[in-house]
Amino acid sequence: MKTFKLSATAFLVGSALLLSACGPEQQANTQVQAEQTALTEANAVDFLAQTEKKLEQLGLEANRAEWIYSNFITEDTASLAADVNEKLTIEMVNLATAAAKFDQVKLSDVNRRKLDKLKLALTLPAPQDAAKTAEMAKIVAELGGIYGKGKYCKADGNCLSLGDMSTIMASSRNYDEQLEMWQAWREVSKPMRPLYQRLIELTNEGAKELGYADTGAMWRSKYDMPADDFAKELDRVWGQVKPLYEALHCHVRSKLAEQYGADKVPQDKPIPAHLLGNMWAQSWGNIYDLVAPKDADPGYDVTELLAKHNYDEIKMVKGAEGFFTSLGFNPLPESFYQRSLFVKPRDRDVECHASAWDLDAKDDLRIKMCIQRTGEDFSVIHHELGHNFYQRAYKDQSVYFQESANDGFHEAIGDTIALSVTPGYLKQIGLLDKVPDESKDLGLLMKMALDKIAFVPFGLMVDQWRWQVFNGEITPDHYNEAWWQLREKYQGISAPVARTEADFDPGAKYHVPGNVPYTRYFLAHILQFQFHKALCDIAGNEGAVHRCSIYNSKAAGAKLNEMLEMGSSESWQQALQVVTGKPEMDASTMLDYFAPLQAYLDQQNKGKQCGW
Ligand code: X8Z
Ligand code: ZN
Repeated sequence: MKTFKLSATAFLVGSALLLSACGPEQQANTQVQAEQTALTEANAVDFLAQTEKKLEQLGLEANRAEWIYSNFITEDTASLAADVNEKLTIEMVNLATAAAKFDQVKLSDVNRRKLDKLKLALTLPAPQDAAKTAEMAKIVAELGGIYGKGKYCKADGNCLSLGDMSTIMASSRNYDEQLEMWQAWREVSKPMRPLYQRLIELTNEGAKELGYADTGAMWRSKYDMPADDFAKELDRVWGQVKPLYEALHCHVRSKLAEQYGADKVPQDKPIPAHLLGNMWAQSWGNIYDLVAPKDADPGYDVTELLAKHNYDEIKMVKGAEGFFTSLGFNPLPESFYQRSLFVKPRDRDVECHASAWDLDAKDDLRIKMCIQRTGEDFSVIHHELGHNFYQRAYKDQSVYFQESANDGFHEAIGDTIALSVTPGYLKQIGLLDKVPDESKDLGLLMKMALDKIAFVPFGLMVDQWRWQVFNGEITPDHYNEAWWQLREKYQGISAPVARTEADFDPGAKYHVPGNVPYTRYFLAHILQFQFHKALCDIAGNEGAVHRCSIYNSKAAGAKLNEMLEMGSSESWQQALQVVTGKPEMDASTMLDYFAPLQAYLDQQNKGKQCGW
């Protein structure tokens, strides 16, 4: 999801709020107190109103610059994007600092929430120093460019894009070929290391000036609960999923040994990271054929169905849009189809990592994605459109609340819809001739678990690494080593070849050079099962939840929309309650969904040595 929502130009609320050149912590305490006691709620209301008017303008400018840059990566567009980013960051730091001056003022809940949103809006706060902010903006653009332009050129001059390499990783069953792709992509991220190190120094300085221990602490403060409680909440939920993950890991590891030999996949060690069908070993659905339960194969493959029915990129997008409109959402505007990028251009560098955009908080919605005609990308399209429909649902909220309830909610909506892309649904839209009977459910659950359960520890570990980088527990001379320690601890996977601190493997994952917090995907993977179950109940589903599709249910759509429209105006717990009836994040819904698979895995794993 890409939008700069809370952005602003300069403002004037009265002399008490004019910013000094240095940060607020450099002012004498007594002065701060005097300023704060002089402020009233009326000042806050003025400040919020004046700021709101200006936010949209700069947001639009920043979005346009970013859109152009990531659709056309050159030195010039990088420079222009960095300029706008720099301007935006300066404004946002100023606004966050100004908002903090109301900390001691008694305010209504809604005004307090708006100010809190403003204070926390930046992902990468910058120091209040023009040169450092400019340096940061340049690094951010450079890191994005390195990733976006990354390719692997062989000796014969033939070059492979990340998409090409991912396709090979997905389908190759040749150990060495997968290894070649895995290693080649990690060459791209090596030069990011010094840039990243400097970026961390700069943004931490900015976070401290805003009153946070470091940028990671600021990220953890965005969840309507004390930051430390949020971290504990993640551990609790991971604890719920862990036994199922370990059972899946055990089964997959033994199947991989059947394929590649126990010498290549030792049965008491982490799984080599290049054998799981995905460049980052984050979701494993592409190796379904290697682990499919006997006699339970559903007998179809969405990639093949799409080909058989002549689905091109546009038809795939229209298909996904059709699901949302079946729930009662309005169709996407014509401009969506005119302005989006659906196909990888042949003649220029673009950032192919899929994203959904809301340029103007009105109706200028777009996606940017180098779509491949696969079942995997059909799901990603649903994911992206989930962002767009959310963006449109909350557009009438105050600009401060034009966001999801928390960032995990934004990531969960399209995935929730994709959980309804069941065989029954595929038949309804004419892609599948016959719905497989229930004896094939185990195969469907296995495929789903390879994508969703396998992802959970990855969704957690990326920010466990980043949080420790931000707080200094991981020092630059241990960036890579610590990354692999966490990969092993959470996922039970290991690097297939020796790594050194000349490598920068975290940078091979888009969200690290892209500075996109990653915990959101962990949250989304839990939440989407809660949403799915609740919406299925509303739709009147009485069968197994993994067979439920909410397609065409206006009642489910209305309930979903009720939550989406709220934006971030209420806490995420309240938003969750709107759909599910309870305010807690809870992985037991996910576990219930996979209960038949857990039983099968436990059976299969009997007598095996699991763990790593
Ligand atoms: O980045 C994404 C989306 C865009 S928000 C395509 N995802 C994560 C990833 O690819 O690593 C979706 C699932 C996890
Ligand atoms: Zn997303």
